[in-house]
Amino acid sequence: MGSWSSGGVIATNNYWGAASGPGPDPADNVCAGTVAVTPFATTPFNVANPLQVQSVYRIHTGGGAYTNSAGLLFIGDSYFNTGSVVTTTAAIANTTDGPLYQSQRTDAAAAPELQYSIAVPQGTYTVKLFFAEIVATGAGQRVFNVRLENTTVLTNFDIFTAAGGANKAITRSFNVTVTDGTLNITFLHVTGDPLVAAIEVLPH
Ligand SMILES: [Ca+2]
Ligand SMILES: [Ca+2]
Repeated sequence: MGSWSSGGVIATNNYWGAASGPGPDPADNVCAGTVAVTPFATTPFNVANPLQVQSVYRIHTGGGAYTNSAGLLFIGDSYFNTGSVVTTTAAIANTTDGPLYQSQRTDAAAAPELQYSIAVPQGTYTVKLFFAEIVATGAGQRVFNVRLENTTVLTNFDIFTAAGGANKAITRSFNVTVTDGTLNITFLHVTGDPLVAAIEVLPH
């Protein structure tokens, strides 16, 4: 094994390494001796608490895993602190991904406010929020604010008004810089309870 000097190898030891090439040189005293070379272990090593940090997230808030019409997987609802699920069987206009909007996360007025805390590397991200009003029947019944990190990006947001009625999909996208390793998306009550259908996080 050409890369090892004979003086650095002990005959009674097992050595771990990747063997490649045409094989031992018959003239090499090391490989001609009794040194045993064993391959790398084939079982992946385990880390007790692996960091689940990534820079792309798609989350079906208030629902289960869903693959959208573009073939992109939205994982089932994760990373939230509170709230409950609200659903509808009504068709959702202005989207080819109705199921994404037919099951959503809402949050009652009692503390705490609904917040998603998503581990990301430091950087700037585009956060896309998906909305459709599936409960309220008129403007002004559900009004809320949304904050990304320490910046309010939606003030007095009324899904019904923004989408032009109930059961109509609408999205809003914002850029945000994360410096503390956690993207925080907070939904704050104004009138009624906040409601969100899905969240997408992409590097900006
Ligand atoms: Ca709450
Ligand atoms: Ca943060």
